Amino acid sequence: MTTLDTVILNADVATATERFVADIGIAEGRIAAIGAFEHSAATVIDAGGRLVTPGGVDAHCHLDQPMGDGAVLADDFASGTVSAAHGGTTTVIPFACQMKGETVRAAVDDYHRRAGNKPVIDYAFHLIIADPTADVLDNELPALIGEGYTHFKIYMTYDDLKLKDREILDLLALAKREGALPMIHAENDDCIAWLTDILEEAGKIAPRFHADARPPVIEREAAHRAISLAELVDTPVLIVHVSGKAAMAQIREAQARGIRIYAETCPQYLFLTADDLAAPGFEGAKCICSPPPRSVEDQRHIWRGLRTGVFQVFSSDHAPFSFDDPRGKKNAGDNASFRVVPNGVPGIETRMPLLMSEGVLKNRIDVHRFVSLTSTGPAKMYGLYPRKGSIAPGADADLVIWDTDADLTLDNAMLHHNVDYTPYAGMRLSAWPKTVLSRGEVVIDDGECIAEAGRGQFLRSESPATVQPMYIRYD
Ligand code: DUC
Ligand code: ZN
Ligand code: ZN
Repeated sequence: MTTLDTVILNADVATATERFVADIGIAEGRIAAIGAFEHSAATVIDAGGRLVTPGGVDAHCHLDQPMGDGAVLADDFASGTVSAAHGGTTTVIPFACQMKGETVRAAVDDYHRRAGNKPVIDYAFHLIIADPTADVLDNELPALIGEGYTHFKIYMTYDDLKLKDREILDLLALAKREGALPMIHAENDDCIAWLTDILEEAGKIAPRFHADARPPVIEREAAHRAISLAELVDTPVLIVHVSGKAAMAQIREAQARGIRIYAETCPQYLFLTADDLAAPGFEGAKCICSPPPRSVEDQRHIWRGLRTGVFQVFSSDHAPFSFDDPRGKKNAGDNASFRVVPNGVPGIETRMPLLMSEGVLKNRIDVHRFVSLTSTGPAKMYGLYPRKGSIAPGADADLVIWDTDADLTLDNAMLHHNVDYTPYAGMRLSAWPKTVLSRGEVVIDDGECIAEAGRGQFLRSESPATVQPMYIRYD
């Protein structure tokens, strides 16, 4: 039998499909044995019958990403990955963003420099393609996909990022040819601009009008268009940060027709509503994100989509702009129009505890769906499976030992991000990670991060199984 470095005893193991009590043996950072076996490992951790799940894969977060408007994200690869690890995430996938007029390679090189020796957990990169020139399409992107950057984001809105339908078609055709997965931010840019002008002319600039400038119909239209473009090219896409019933209905309808449309949603669409944007004064800016939080009814639909498989991925979309900060939410001034408030909410640390506590422990989803949404699904979607996202021999020993008898009230002071607020303050949770292992090393020990900066490794993504051609057609 292989010499084991670490053994976890008496673990209540839950994967995306199975649940059983077992010991887990770890050698050289990987899972080497599961079950009952003879052992004499240097490190023995008694899980005491606690729930053990695969480490989380947060497949949508923004860390140290340069912003076009001078705003600055509060978390870099140090604070962002420490905060992620505290919340049970052992892999993050942030974005290397091409600026218009710049090469994609320059963005990737810059982003590797920014990661440097900071990450405490493993990481891959999504690309953002903002300028699909002939050279990007013919040379750069195919080469980068071959080097392990097999997923990229396309924006349908934001002046400095948005692409025309024709450009999107070119990128989808390339993704199909090269085995990559496009992710689409689906909102209709012209509708947002038109509504924003009307609201501003009427003096309606407070944070709550952000939701009026981006109503569900404009997300629904863009989701429908994204699906249509994907259908035309006959290649899968994933629609990110789906906020409610209207866009979800488009996705479900396409999935029911057998089209490979994948979808992601985020905590802000389960736990915030448009009412949070109407908090007194400028406070509502804390919850400005795009698409905006919707209604209680939309929240119910998103829970249903999580349960029934419309969504494969549950990400934080951690976009950490501090509130009381002239480079954060107040980048354009203390009471600036919603139009110029940086978009995004923090949530890299709370993503998994919120879904465990409000989802699994309140019987809205089962634990297998939890694992699938927070770990196995994103690992498969972005070409990291089975190294990540599973508890099986040969997989990286990325594990979370949970305290599911916790009783805590969320407060920003208990979090480890570099942001001065959490939109979920005051929520009562009954689950929190107790011990977190990354490649067999304890990185979080009873609430304390003991990982060395720089131990996180860059992960090259394979061509995802989710985009491989299907030879059986049912239509
Ligand atoms: N889209 C994102 O993916 N994140 C933050 C803001 C946005 O519009
Ligand atoms: Zn987006
Ligand atoms: Zn995002």
